[in-house]
Amino acid sequence: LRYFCYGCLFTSVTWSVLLFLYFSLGQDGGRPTFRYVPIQGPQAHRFQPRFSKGPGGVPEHGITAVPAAGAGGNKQADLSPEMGMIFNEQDQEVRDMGYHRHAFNVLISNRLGYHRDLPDTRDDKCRDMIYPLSLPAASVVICFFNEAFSALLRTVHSVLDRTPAYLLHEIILVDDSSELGKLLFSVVHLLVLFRLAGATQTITRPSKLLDAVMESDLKEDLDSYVQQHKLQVKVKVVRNEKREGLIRGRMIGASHATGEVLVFLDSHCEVNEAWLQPLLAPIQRDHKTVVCPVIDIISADTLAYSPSPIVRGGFNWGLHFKWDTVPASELNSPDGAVGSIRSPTMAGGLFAMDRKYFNELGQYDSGMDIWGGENLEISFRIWMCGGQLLIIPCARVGHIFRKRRPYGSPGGQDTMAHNSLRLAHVWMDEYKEQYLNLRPELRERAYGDISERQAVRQRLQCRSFKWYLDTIYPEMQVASPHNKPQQPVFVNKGLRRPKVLQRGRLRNLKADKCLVAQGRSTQKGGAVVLRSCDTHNPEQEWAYDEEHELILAGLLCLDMSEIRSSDPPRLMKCHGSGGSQQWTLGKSNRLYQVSVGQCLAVVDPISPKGYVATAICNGSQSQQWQLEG
Ligand code: LR7
Ligand code: MN
Repeated sequence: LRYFCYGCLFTSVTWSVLLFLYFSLGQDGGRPTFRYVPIQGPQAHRFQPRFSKGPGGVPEHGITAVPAAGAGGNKQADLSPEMGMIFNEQDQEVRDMGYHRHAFNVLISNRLGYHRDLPDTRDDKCRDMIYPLSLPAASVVICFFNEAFSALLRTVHSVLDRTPAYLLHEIILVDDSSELGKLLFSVVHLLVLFRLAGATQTITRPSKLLDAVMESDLKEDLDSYVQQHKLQVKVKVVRNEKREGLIRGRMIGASHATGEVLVFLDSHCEVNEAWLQPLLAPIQRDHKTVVCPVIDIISADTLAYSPSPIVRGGFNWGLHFKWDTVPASELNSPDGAVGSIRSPTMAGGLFAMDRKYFNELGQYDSGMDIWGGENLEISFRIWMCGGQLLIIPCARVGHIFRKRRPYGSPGGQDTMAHNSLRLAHVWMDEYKEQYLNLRPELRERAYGDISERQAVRQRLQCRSFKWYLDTIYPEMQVASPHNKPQQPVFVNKGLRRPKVLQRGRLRNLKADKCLVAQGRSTQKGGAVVLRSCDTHNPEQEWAYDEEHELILAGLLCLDMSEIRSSDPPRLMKCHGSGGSQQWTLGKSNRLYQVSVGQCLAVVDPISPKGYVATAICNGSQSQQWQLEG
């Protein structure tokens, strides 16, 4: 009982302090409620967001009309690898909490601001494509749940900046009951706040601290941002009373839309040059055509934007979406790399579709919850019920690919399984056995009432799943039940070894010792330490390659944990996707870790233990390294 009372006391004191902070500090005179966290520190000027105005200038409503077909010559964004540099504790909190809540580098996202140039990733021939001047206008629907404010706003502004105003009917933002409101942040964040307050010994402008630690309030700040920037003409915000998930969320968004075409985007995208015209044109030609852009990659660790190869959508019997290579026949058709490619499925998040056709085709299955499965369901439905699904190589939209999903479902259910069961029972006929054989535990699982969806299939006189497999996805192997779920693989770096730029021992100038494996250099997960340099020992040889990887003895890569960035570096299998294994070895001999935003340092130069760790870059000798051949 005593501990219970202590607990109550602690909780009520915490809440009083919290309420006090909220009411006394939240009202800051005329301070706008939208907050951009300013960057502090000696190099702050390098990271202030760049507001690049499109060649069309900014009309009164704040919307930049960029002419189609690459006019204006979009240049490669000069994204510094040191964009995520940590200068102080505030940066550290933003970065760490960003990874925790959003699973990507929010510090870099904030520093990028809401507008940036992107590399034009289209095939050169796309610039010469001519689209009809008169095209149906689009309603862009973006659902979001707890999205990082800067990522959401960059999505919105990329659409405003790169879409001719007359083709953009509206942008509908559906807030799926995001929970990052001021009063809802957890005790963890409170503790961080106190730690910060204690560490900096100041409460003079605590609202600054609050700003730094918490991101913007998605409700208040989004509303006032839209108002202040006079975006109401084009941007409408819809709020879900309760969490609906992205599937019902999109249906709600679509029900508010009045444009002729619906375009769905995730809330952490950036559309590229002349992205919309190539999507609208095929829909205008045939209203039963559904189109997807090529989904370019925005790195979760560096926010660098890079092109995706042209692939098409498939799936496996675990009902996981996967990417397939495009059959030569399809790619080399006269339409080829600049026209369209028929795709058996879509990834789900980014596509455009005639709005009336969306309704006619039965929208989505409103019995599906939160996340998963709806992309295969709508893909099957499109093909089986008389439509077609195309990927348009000249339309490019970037998406932040995260390594994990930072949220669950409210009740912790496996919504992917629930949704997949529903789609299997409605659309897959006898082939649902292929799924159930792989997931026997789901045979008895309840999946709710599907009669409405079966009625859709009946009403539209859809074809059989066998027809779909035979005609649209003949590559699918039916006999092999051991087709394991696959993660989508985007960039196939597997075969090509990046070129080595430099080779040698990695000597720390302060300790005058070299970086080696603590145990065997072939031991995955092993730590690295400093030992006496030995020119003849191949186990001390590092290779620094063009991907900015540091490879010890030709095998493992120097790697940092993104989530627990305070953990020391270790040796891991090279994954080839930058971030945690990306180091810049630049001027002043510092060894900068790109996703952690810090420099490699010797912990105690005279200790024989030779421990190393990353620390805020300060130019000191203990952070200086030389790669000597
Ligand atoms: O409860 C929720 N409510 C939401 O509004 C959960 C999510 N969302 C929002 C979320 O903020 C985001 O904007 O829905 C969108 C998609 O959620 P993500 O980004 O967490 O999903 P994802 O990118 O991991 O998942 C892909 O598969 C999903 C299956 O349900 C959806 O179809 C996503 O749209 C889809 N994303 C893409 O296709 C982008 C390319 C990825 C690939 C391959
Ligand atoms: Mn996404």
